[in-house]
Amino acid sequence: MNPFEPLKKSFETYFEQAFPALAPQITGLEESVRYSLMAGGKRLRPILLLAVIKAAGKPTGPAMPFAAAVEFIHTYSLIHDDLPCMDDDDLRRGKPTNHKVYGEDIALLAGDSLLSEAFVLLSDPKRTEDYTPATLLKVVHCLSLKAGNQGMVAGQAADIKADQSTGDLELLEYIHHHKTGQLITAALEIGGLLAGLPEDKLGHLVLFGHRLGQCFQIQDDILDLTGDEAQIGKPVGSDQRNKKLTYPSLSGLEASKKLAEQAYHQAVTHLEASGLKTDELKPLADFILKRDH
Ligand code: GRG
Repeated sequence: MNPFEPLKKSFETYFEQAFPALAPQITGLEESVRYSLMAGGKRLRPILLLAVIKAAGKPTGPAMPFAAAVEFIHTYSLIHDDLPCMDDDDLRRGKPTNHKVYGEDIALLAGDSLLSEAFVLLSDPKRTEDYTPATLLKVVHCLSLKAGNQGMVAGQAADIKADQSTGDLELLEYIHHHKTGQLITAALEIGGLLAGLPEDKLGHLVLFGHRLGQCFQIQDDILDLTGDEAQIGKPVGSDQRNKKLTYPSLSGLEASKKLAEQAYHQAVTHLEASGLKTDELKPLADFILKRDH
């Protein structure tokens, strides 16, 4: 069993009740949101957040709403990414994508609903009473920047306009640092803020996040070429078909594997420099490098 499995289990228990019951007029929206929330994600970002808290010797219970908020934002991004106006995918995690089941209109709103609800969780006085207003403000600032125009939204916008024939490594790194790396980094940084870590440790955590995000994304590109469809839950080769700018399309498969390992080693160096306990965080980095889904 992975050392981080107990954290995942306790998160799942909290997460089942994190999204509120909606008004009877919009039960269709609630069903659509719950469909994607419970579709079998790996929960990497919430586990990373909770693992930082644990590594700092703090209780993980009060941090659950924050871990859930990050997973809400991740889930919204996947629902929107699958829409016909973006990647136009029919399958996600081995199941029909949200818009295939509930229609494009409701899928769009399910994403919007999750983005808003994430900030409801972060600002709910009943769920956040263990933390000071100053800490909560830093957390909200971090998540809104890294989910938005200095993070995921920026990366997605650059990705949509990127062209395999003219794109270069600099553009690819911009896309992935923003689209994938920033939400992973936000999860770690929020964990650090809630645990009250000093600036120098937070700095190393952020750099750990950047490298981990890079490793995660290179591995994602590799899996799209060499993965097993049943494991990854969607057809392989879609990046190639859509002429996406990826690490293998720019550097080849073998060089991409080396780059993933390099990013992993840099990540671990920053983790060790942070001085945090590595019992769960190091196996999480190992999992990201070696994952098959
Ligand atoms: C729509 C603003 C907006 C952004 C979308 C996340 C994203 C940005 C696009 C998804 C496309 C993609 C496959 C990106 C690669 C990295 C990534 C986020 C993979 C999925 O994350 P996992 O593997 O997913 O953690 P699970 O299913 O385990 O939750």
